[in-house]
Amino acid sequence: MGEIRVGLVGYGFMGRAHSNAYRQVPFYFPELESKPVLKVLCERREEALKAAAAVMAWEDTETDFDALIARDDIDLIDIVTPNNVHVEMAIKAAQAGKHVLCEKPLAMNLAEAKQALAAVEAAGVVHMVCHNYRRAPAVALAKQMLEEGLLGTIYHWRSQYLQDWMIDPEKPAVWRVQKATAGSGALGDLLAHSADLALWLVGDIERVCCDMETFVKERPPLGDIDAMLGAGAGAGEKLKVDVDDCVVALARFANGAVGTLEATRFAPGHRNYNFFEINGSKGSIRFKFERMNELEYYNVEDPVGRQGFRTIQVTEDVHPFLGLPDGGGRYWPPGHIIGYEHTFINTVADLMVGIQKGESPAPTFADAVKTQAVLEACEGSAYAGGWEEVESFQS
Ligand code: SOE
Repeated sequence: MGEIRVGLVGYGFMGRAHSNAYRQVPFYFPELESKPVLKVLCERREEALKAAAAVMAWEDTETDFDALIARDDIDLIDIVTPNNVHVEMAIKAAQAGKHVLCEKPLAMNLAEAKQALAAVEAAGVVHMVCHNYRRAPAVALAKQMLEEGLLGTIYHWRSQYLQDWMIDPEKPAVWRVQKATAGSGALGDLLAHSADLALWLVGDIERVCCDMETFVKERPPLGDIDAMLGAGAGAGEKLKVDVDDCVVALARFANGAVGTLEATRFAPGHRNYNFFEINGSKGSIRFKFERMNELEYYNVEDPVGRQGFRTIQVTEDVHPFLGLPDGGGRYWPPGHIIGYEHTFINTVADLMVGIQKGESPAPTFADAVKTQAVLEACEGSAYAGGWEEVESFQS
């Protein structure tokens, strides 16, 4: 069994999700030719870093990113930092000959995303962006059903990504609400997921018409993190929120489909409601992450009087990511559901295969550039008003 030695940069929420995935992949994907090794955890704050590395069983730690990528015992750099350093780190890692996994969104803007793509292609390294929802088995099943033509001609894409964690105006100005560290708010954090799925499941988006709003215009600073990221305010002052709290967009797809995309952090009652529905000439499918082991399907050819959305329980060995090559359940027997963490395990497993073969698994940096182009067009439309063309790229 080969080894792919990982250097992970950042250790918060996504650091835990990625560390767990590297730990679990050999257990649930025994057929892999290469397994991940949790080699080095990298962060600037040494004390917290050591504690996190010990808990998550990383072999070593680094506080300096340049030292990390100079190491000859690292094959893959995984970036789970705030967005403002994604591209700088990805370029340096690629130039050091390391494969790169980067959390979404790839970049702060389209120009940066193009720079990251150019660097990984020039370096000839494997590259991937962690849009984990593609590898929820129910979403991957939706892709299979679309490829089988079960929905016929596609007429509509409809997505909502609703959260409510910023509804309290006294919640401090975390990095995700600062343009300097996040690039955008709900747009790059949540609509990026929906746009990636729309591009993958329906196809290229030609133009958008978008509106965005910031409901809470200023928030208390966050203290040490805030100071560290250089966005601090004076004692007692509030910090201006310079990113969107919500975004709503119309979209026109190159294949003629008409879409709507909505993302907000101000929808009380929705903690992580990642939803999409696709309507076609032969039927519809819809997915919502809160019931991630199910896919709803409507078939227009069902007999009149017996039609309705059926709920497919996506827990069978025949479903994507759930069956072992030689038969049997990859995770559990049918009917035993899986969770958010399994979407990262599935993502890392495909990355291990990609690195083994020297092929970048989707979504690659090239896919992420197309997503970034949609986000950029949304911002342009919201600023100028009216429809905005989405820059197109050869797939
Ligand atoms: C936002 O809070 C967030 O953590 C996103 O950044 C993740 O991509 C999403 O999976 C869960 O919510």
